[in-house]
Amino acid sequence: MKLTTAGESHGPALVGILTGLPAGLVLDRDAIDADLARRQQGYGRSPRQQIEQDRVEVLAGLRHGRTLGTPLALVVQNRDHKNWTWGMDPWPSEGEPEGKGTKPVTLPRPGHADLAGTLKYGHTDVRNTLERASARQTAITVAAGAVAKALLAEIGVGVAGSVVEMGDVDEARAERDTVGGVVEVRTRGVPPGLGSYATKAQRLDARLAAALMGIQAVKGVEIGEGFSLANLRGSQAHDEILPGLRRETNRAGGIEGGVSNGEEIVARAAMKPLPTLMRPLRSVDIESGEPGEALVERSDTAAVEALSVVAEASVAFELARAAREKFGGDSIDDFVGAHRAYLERIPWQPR
Ligand code: EPS
Repeated sequence: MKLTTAGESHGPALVGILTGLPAGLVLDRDAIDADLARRQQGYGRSPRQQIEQDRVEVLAGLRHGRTLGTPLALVVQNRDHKNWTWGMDPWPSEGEPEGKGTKPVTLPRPGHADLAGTLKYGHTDVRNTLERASARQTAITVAAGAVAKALLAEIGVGVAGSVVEMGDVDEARAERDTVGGVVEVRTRGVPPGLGSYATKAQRLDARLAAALMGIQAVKGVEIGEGFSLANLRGSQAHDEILPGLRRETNRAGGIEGGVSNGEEIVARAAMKPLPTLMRPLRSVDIESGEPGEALVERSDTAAVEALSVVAEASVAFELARAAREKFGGDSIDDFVGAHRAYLERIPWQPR
């Protein structure tokens, strides 16, 4: 399973092409849209979310609500694009009108991809970097994650994200500042044997870490007890194996040696405070070299609740990918059948 995405924050739309799904999987548009709506909610979101009403469109790979086993093409329109028609037009007509995106951005925001991205690609307008680097992109991650969750549900696997820590949004908003936080994703029903210890790239914990670290603003990831395990003795740190292959503890967070072990998978991601600040930090104009203040347009005070939805989608996608590797199948029946046969072979019961 693979997801390829494209789309700018204020361009016409966000696009995702998802390959490797089995045929015959039922996709419920309302379930995908419900996740898109969850991503837009939460304390501290910017006025952008009042403009957007994210809805999924499917352009290919689905017929009468069931996947065809061919590439699934997903689209989420950017309603805000209508306010940026010239500024983000792939082929603008003659004559630059006044409007959003027409004046080059030259003051990069500290903490955003603005400076490094603009240097890397040789842009003279920071907008050419920030449009793609924006967390707006996470809408398509969530749409694809909802598809992954539908696939996982067929083998009794559930994935849920939640916020475990968050700064004081009201206070930060009053001070025109931003806050970060920590989110957690937990699973149920993941069988032992997803991922592999064979190579680094196959390790499920490495894959989940990459999936989470790949989300905008994430600066830290831990699986299970993560960093705090470093301060424990081995005798305290591991989860003893008891009759029935049960564990009384889950410090490993459901993954040992890069392979799911049948316990609940627990992954956490730490989000930095968003770098678009209404009281901007110092920056330097990339055109003139003069000191100045970073770009201000509008900002979310916090997007931690949104991150919990995006993290859930990202973990779901990676687990679905690992499940496809393990159980294969061209049709959903092949996939579910292989999972059933595997559970008959191993002494493990879903819980
Ligand atoms: C986002 C849309 C963006 C930001 C946010 C995420 O809207 P705009 O760029 O029009 O303000 O609100 O992106 C960031 C926080 C960021 O730093 O890029 C969304 O739909 O989630």
